[in-house]
Amino acid sequence: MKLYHSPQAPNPDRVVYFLRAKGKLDAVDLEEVSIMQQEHKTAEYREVSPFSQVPALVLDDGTKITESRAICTYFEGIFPEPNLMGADPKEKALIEMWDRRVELMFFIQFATWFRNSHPAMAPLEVPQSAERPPRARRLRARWPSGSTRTLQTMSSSPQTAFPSRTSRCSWLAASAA
Ligand SMILES: N[C@@H](CCC(=O)N[C@@H](CS)C(=O)NCC(=O)O)C(=O)O
Repeated sequence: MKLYHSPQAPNPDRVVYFLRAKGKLDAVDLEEVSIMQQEHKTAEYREVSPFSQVPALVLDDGTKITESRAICTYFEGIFPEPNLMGADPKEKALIEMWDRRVELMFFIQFATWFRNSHPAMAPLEVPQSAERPPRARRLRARWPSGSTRTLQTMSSSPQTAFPSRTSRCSWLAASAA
């Protein structure tokens, strides 16, 4: 399997540190993608990662996994030792809780500030993508075992419905009154 990464970029580093902690860095072919040289925006790399982001893992059967957390989950599954994601339901939930807090409450805020304030980031941080994002139906992956409902369904449904729901949302209307 091949792992596309960019040294010193937080999300690719997250995956490389994870694999190194497993002692399995040599299980992947590492391919470096220079973000500053905009190698992640080439047509060739977009075939691997449609959102032009690093990291990306391509399995031997061609499957592409392009979210760092998902790549870590895959590595945890195939290399269970040492356990890095929890051994029982409570431990798994607590590790996930803290991981999400680090990502959502710290990292995303920091990255947004950095990308919008450091001059070196200006060529990368454009106000709006020149291309339309893939149509929503293309984001519907083929779920494992033919299932049509997964955690992703529960996560995305409230978010996508929210904008159209705001006018009917009682607590929003009450606080605006
Ligand atoms: N959700 C993605 C985010 C990946 C991401 O934002 N990667 C950054 C590097 S840390 C990137 O590719 N930036 C290039 C760009 O935005 O132009 C993940 O966790 O894998």
